[in-house]
Amino acid sequence: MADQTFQTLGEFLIEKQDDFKYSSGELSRLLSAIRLASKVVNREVNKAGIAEIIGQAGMENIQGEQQQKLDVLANDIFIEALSQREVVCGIASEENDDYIEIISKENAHLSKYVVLMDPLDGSSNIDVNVSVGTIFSVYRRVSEPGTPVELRDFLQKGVNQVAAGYVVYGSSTMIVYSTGNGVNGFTLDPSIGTYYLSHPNMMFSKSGKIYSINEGNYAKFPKGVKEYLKYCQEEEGDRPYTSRYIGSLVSDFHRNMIKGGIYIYPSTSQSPKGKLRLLYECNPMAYLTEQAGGKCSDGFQRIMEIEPTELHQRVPFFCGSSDMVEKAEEFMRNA
Ligand code: AHM
Ligand code: MG
Repeated sequence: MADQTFQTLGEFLIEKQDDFKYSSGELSRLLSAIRLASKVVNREVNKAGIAEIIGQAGMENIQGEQQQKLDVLANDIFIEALSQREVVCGIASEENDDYIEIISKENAHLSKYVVLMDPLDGSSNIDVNVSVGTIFSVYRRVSEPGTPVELRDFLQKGVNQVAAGYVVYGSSTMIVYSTGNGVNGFTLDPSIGTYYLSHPNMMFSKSGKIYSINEGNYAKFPKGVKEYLKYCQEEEGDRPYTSRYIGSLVSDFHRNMIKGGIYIYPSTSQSPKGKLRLLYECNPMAYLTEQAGGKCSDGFQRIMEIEPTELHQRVPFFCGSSDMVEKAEEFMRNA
């Protein structure tokens, strides 16, 4: 312990600031706002069981408001942190029908960045004390700086992202992000509220032994997915693979990045576009995946090259170790 140095996320952000393509400190400030919001959400998520008791007792909070649902609360917390610090000119969230324009106190649209986010993904897991997460994605606006933000600022291809990341509120709370120079993970020391660099340069192994999919939907899967699952379960070479599915994208992704594996949320006969959202879930995860040496596709095409047409667009999602995703794509092509 004596001569070991621990790098905090704050120190890391300062050190890496010059790596950003358009360095003015703005992106670092934006990431600092996310860091702060994540600590507040973490506190609320940790109180979830207790909040339920308080909620059941019909108790109100200090402002006399009824307990808010955690996903709505997380949405408010992130929007507040990003807008108060004036580090974005617009926010789109899975929780809101439309994007939000952020105007600075000087009544200007100063920032060049927009954030797209899923403030509390997998929130149905909270009731059963299973990990949930926040997913975020950052783009430079494409419309004229200084003017109100426009829909086209949000409907950008994933390849245009300048940063993306997630927070996992798990057995420990971590923030994992990339600004285009690899993926780094930071673990929160809750006793002092500081994130420390704990997982430098995270990488997907080329292949892995885990497949993650909601097999309850098997009957509704496309033929290619059914056949790929049969392949995963066959006894041959390094197979059968292990099946692991939490049902919380951030946690399933985090485990697979550390251990090697594939995550699939395919189209189904009921939901031909799948379930996950291109802009709030798939693109940020695809950015991280590729930064970590993995691969992400809709079964046929690279996720980050899909042209978005609407904010809440859904897309089938195949993500993880590159050899495994390529194998699944082969089954999709040949089905
Ligand atoms: P949500 O954004 O409504 O929380 O849904 C997204 C979640 C993901 O975290 C998870 O991977 C998936 O839905 C699980 O869906 P299912 O229960 O259909 O397997
Ligand atoms: Mg979600």
